[in-house]
Amino acid sequence: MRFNALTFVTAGFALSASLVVAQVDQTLTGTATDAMCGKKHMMQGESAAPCTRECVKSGSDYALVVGDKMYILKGDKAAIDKFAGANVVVKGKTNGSTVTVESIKAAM
Ligand SMILES: [Cu+2]
Repeated sequence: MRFNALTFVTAGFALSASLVVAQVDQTLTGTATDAMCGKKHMMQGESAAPCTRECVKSGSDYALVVGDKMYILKGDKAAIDKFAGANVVVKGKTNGSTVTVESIKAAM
């Protein structure tokens, strides 16, 4: 049992270390959308911007689509909202597929 406990503690340390390392500063360019729709907006007759806002209002998160990848955007929702449906450059801390937004601006 002593061996098992040690293995568990070691695994725990390795896990927390990798979580710290996974938190990286990144600049991402993509399309601001919501987690529910992703690339394709589902609401009939709605363009990307109002659809994103409606989805977020009904409980979805803001998201950023970069190629085939989708990141969940956390942070200042009011700032992200200004760019709903638009191409943006997001600076923030990435942890897996979640980005804590530090700044967001229109992509050139
Ligand atoms: Cu939507």
